[in-house]
Amino acid sequence: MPKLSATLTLISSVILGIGGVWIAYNVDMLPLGASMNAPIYDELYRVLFIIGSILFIGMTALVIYSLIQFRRKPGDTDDGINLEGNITLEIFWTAVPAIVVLFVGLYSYDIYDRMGGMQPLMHDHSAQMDNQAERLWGGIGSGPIETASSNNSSSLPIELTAMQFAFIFHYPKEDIITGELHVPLGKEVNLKMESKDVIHAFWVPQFRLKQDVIPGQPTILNFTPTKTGNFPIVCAELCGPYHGGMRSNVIVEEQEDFDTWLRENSKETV
Ligand SMILES: [Cu+2]
Repeated sequence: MPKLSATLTLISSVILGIGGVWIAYNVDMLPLGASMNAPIYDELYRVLFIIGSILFIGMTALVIYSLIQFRRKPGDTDDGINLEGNITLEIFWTAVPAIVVLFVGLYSYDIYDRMGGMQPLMHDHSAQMDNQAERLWGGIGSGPIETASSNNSSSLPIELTAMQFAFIFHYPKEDIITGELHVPLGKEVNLKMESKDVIHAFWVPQFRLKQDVIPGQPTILNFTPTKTGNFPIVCAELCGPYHGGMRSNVIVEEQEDFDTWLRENSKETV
């Protein structure tokens, strides 16, 4: 009998594991991934979803099984068996969550690092223009390490000012001010962000990126769009009564369309 239950436990654990992986690969709840960050982020999400599915299904199944199996039999008025703890079981249920949490922590750190979150932030181009180097406070930095040095030449710098309750974008080279962000497909965008009043957050779900915009402490956010389209920009930090209305759009377009837009909106043309 103990051998049979051990075998059953093993089989159901394997089924549970495979089921968790299957669910994570077949239930897609995320919006379209439209930046170079998206696949990295989605990888972490998938792993978390596998762990979550296994835990959720496993625990629910155990509870339902116990409700049926250990239900009081008709006419049984005895007390339950006197249980005095189980050291092995306690070690097991402390060690397993500890290992899982440690793994998730280290893995998340690795993903954040791969997204450029751990890059030193003093590479910013505007820092050289100021005599006293401007301190960037935080941000998803320069993406993969290779692009860190080529940052200045190939990336498109845009300044973002957030205020209650709007995002304003400024293209320094062409001196264009707009409430709608236009970016070319496949080119790294270097957003330098600062707030006029309270803390806001720049969030584009399709880019899998979110970064705080803080008064007095500039932050940066680098991303490379990989799909054309019109995606929402959402303020993700409760910033006042109209926080819910603080939205804009990012329009990712082919280089030629972007150039046309730049030309049509630059000061000289107007
Ligand atoms: Cu806001």
